[in-house]
Amino acid sequence: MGICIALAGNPNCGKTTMFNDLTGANQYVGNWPGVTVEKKEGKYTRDKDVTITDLPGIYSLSPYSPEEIVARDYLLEGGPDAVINLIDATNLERNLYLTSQILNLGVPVVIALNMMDLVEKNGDKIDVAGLSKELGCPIVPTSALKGRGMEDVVKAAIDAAKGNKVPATQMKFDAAVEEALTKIEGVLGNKVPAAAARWYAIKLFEAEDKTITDLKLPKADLDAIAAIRESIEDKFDDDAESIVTAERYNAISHVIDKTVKRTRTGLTTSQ
Ligand code: BGO
Repeated sequence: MGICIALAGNPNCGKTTMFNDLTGANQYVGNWPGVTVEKKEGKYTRDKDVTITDLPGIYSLSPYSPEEIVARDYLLEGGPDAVINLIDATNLERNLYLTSQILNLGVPVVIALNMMDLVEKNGDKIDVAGLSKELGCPIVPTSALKGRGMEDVVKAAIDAAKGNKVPATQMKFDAAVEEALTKIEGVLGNKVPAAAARWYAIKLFEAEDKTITDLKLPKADLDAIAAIRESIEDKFDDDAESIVTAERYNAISHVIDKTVKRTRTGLTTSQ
């Protein structure tokens, strides 16, 4: 049986370079159903049973652009057997924002820590094992430009797909927000797949219209969730979506503090 692997990441993280390296001339370009977003697929050159799908470059899985909706629906609706999330390692903070969302979807994830040639050049040190532990998924350092790590990252993705290994991330929000999310997961019970429970709890906490429409929850559930949301909004004096964004960045800063040593303190590593 074939395995389908999706490439996901921010614009400019090196997805096209990796996709071309993995698929060679074996590519088909079309559109995602119903939208004018380009869909690129190809067979892995080293194993024709493996299909690689290149998702559009995005910064978030919020449903605010056709690209984000295409990527998120494909990932949530069981499109791929595993995701390779490419991260530009010279821009960890920004790239991990998307990762923090992908990790909750209940899909096996492997991270390609790309642009590692640049990280090595500027002398920064990333504790890859430590980062892998924090994010709860395998990480393979890569340089798509130099063709480094390509086989290893696909092998890790195939293993994750075969074992259906979903991420077990240690990234956590403020205790009061975590408590609210646990309560929302309780309201949801088995109405959502267990592996994606955190994703749905966060989206419902945020009162995201698309998720509310998609899930068709009874009014009693929506009322219970609204009460949970309002108590946290009062406590933080902020709206739920902003609270989640801030908590994601807090969690990312914490992870980076623990795992990255920059040679030039106070400066970011971006060019
Ligand atoms: C240009 N290392 C380095 N150093 N560069 C990489 C790596 C890597 O691991 N991976 C990709 N790049 P895309 P998206 C470019 O095009 O694959 C480079 O958006 C240039 N072009 O070569 O397109 C890659 O599909 C002129 O760089 O990313 C590309 O995700 C000057 O990152 C860029 C310098 O890669 C984006 C770079 C005319």
